[in-house]
Amino acid sequence: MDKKMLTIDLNSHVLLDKAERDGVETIYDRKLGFKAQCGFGLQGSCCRICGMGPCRITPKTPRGLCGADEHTIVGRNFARMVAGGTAAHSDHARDIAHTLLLSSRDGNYQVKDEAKLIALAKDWDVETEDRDIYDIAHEVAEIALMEFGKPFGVSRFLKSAPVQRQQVWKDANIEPRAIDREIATIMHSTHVGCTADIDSLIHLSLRTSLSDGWCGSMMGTRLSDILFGTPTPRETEANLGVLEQNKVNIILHGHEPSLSEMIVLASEDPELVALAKEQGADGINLAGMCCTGNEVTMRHGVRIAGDFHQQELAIITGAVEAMIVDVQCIFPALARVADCYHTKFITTSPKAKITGSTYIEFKEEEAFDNAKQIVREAILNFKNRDKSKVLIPELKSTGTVGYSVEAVVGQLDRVVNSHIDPAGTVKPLVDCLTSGVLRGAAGVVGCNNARVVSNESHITVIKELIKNDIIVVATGCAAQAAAKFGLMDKSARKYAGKGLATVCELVDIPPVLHLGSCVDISRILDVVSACAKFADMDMCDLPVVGVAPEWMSEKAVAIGTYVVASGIDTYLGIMPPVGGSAKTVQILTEGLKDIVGATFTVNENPQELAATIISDIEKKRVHFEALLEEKMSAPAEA
Ligand code: XCC
Ligand code: SF4
Repeated sequence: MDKKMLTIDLNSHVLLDKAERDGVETIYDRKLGFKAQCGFGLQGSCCRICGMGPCRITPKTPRGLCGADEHTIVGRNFARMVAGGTAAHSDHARDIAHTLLLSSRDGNYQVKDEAKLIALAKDWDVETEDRDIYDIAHEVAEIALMEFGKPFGVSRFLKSAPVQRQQVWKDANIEPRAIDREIATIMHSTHVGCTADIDSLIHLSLRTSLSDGWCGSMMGTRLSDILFGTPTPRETEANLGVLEQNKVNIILHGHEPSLSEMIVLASEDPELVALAKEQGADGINLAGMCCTGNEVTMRHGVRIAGDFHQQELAIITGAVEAMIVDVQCIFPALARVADCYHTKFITTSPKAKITGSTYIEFKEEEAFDNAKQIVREAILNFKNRDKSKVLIPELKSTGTVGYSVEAVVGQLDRVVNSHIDPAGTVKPLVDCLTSGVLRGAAGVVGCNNARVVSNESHITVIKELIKNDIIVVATGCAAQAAAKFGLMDKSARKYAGKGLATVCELVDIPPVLHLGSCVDISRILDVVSACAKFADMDMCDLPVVGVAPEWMSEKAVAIGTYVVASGIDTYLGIMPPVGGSAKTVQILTEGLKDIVGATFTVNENPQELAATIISDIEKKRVHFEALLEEKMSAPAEA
């Protein structure tokens, strides 16, 4: 098989040929090298939880040595994926909370969105009258940090959900307590000799995932907006064509904005810009990958170099002076790829050290100095670029990014209402849904997965949805796929159905809105929650869905689970490793309906997946419209 069949990105094709010529191995070579993947792993029916194992479930050996059956084994593996994902998102939020604690008027980090800080402080009963903004920031940061380990109570963010949803969580006993506690509880409960009941394992997974969505991730987004500013719409470009022939190219890859924000500042430092010129470059060109790329494009319009599957290809252009990473989604393979070129592969986090990289620890206390040091390394590396090894592929697409909830709501409200109604700013959005001009909304999120062709599922699903008047909001690598294929450009309304195209034209938005990184899926929760509250409904009553066409990470498993637990039906283009237990599959795809009012649907054929989503949204509309009717005819409350 030609490895170019494994991605639909034409820039990737160009660079795969170059990789071949340069003798460099990529994920696509390794994919072809893997004969078949382990069937037990794919089904989730291999247990390595204790030292007697691994125990693998087969028709002849239906139980592990301890007697655990396939449901226990699959359920425990699933729960541990949720715990892993929750840990990653939430630990990210913890770092941001620490950064907020360090913020000061004359330090490295300042409060950029005071209004958002004050709003959060008020939500958390922090005194705001006559107080220095930094005193408020520090108290909020301390309370945020307590959310990880507080001995009593549940997540403070739950009360931002509609009351109906809060009741669902209470009734199901899945209100998440402290984040670290939920993760530890799963690790304990899945230890050998603990939980051996599939319902209970799923129950634990729901509660832990909610501590991600409605605590860790939500905190990550809120505090990042407070520190770095709430995103506003801005123009950008996407794909590897954003690299520049005669500039120092620096790729920012990973997740946490505390490092990348400082690099953005450092790259504008006159001294460093002058140094770049001295070295013969025309300037410094920053470009982002993965969620760091999303963070900096949302807030600064920094151009998007590419997605998860293009990280090696970026280096293979031969034009990257430094690939700077912090945590999550970084291929260890980058060290070997960077060795074949002049690229400096710089790791910065004690949580993600990688053999073969240059390690420059990033400390928030010395943030700007660290960032300048890193940028300087990149600049000084420019002279080592071997021009004969450079190939920057041509393609790049334009698009508009930066749709925070405030931006989405504000944009719609400005156009539809001549005045801004403080009680109901989401009214125009809800009106579009109730009138049926928009049939529904879909959050398309998640990664690239080498089990399918890179980007193909994202693009197929997104195009089908917008064609059928379903507005798409996107985050993570799904958003980058959409941006690369031009779907975040306002001209992409030509692919939209009549209703969506009209809304896009009136409101001046693209049919696919970039909402940010994967922790920013909390923005999707916020917007759905606001619409549900406005319509006096539960989140599960709205014609709204979540879709992860090419998910791969444990974080994605946590996300999918909290989205379902929030009452939003979720559609996966990759089967999670649960097929080994019919009961687990039954609960995830049907049983959850009775507990949280939503379920998972899986279909690895993107065309079919899209068709199912569209028909399910229409079914949801029947219920939604009946509810609306009921509310309209009910006598107004006294
Ligand atoms: Fe990672 Fe967040 Fe997935 Fe992309 S989408 S591959 S998790 S960078 Ni989050
Ligand atoms: Fe085997 Fe049970 Fe140990 Fe798992 S916990 S490895 S099933 S003995």
